[in-house]
Amino acid sequence: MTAPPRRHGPAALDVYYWPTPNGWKITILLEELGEPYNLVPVDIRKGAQFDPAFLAISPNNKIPAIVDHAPVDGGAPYALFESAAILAYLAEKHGRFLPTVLRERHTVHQWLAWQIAALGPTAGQVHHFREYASEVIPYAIERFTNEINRLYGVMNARLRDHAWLADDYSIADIACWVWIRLWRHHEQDLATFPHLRRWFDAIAARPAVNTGFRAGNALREGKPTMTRDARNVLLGQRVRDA
Ligand SMILES: N[C@@H](CCC(=O)N[C@@H](CS)C(=O)NCC(=O)O)C(=O)O
Repeated sequence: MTAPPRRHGPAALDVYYWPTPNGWKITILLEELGEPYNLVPVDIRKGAQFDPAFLAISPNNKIPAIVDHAPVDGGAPYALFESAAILAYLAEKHGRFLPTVLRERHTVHQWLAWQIAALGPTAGQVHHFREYASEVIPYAIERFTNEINRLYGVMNARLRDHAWLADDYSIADIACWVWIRLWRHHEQDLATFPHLRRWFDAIAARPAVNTGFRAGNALREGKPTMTRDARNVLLGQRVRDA
């Protein structure tokens, strides 16, 4: 049996973290919930995501991950990776930002799945081909910039007659907001998506969003995550231990 992960600070919740969109989702939600947490830095620029102790919690070698040392079921410390699973767990734990009414709850899950399956991965490809790729590949840039433009349009249409993606402000809004925040990197203009812009501004004005977004920014020491050294760690990964 492996030893349970040790607790990293005074709070009962450890958040394995680096200040990136997927990390911000969790600190924003925790600030909204008012749940104390210990930030455990995982410097993905330097390969800390391959530390065996971290891989035991997050076998996909990615942040975010959590260990809840005081889970509501009273059992052993509970570890989770994948941001959508973590958002749903924390929201359910507090009974906030994820409704209990069946249809409302699944509408949140629908938009959360859309973020995880479409918005996030497409934004990742846009960043990759526009900013990180070692060669300029116009086809890939055009393909993914078109696709993210389409996805912005899907959100804008939904928000035309809905204040939020689901019925109320929820974990689905938080999950999407961290990506739309990077709209300039997506070569999009929020002025052309007025409903998305209204939604974006409403979330940006929430104090907890501001605090959660800034939670670990000092870790980066003012540098972007994708430094020259980070490229070697983050790009071109292949199986390490099959
Ligand atoms: N689907 C995952 C994606 C997580 C993810 O891509 N994390 C990035 C930072 S935003 C990471 O840890 N990358 C490190 C690596 O790929 O080695 C989630 O939603 O949690």
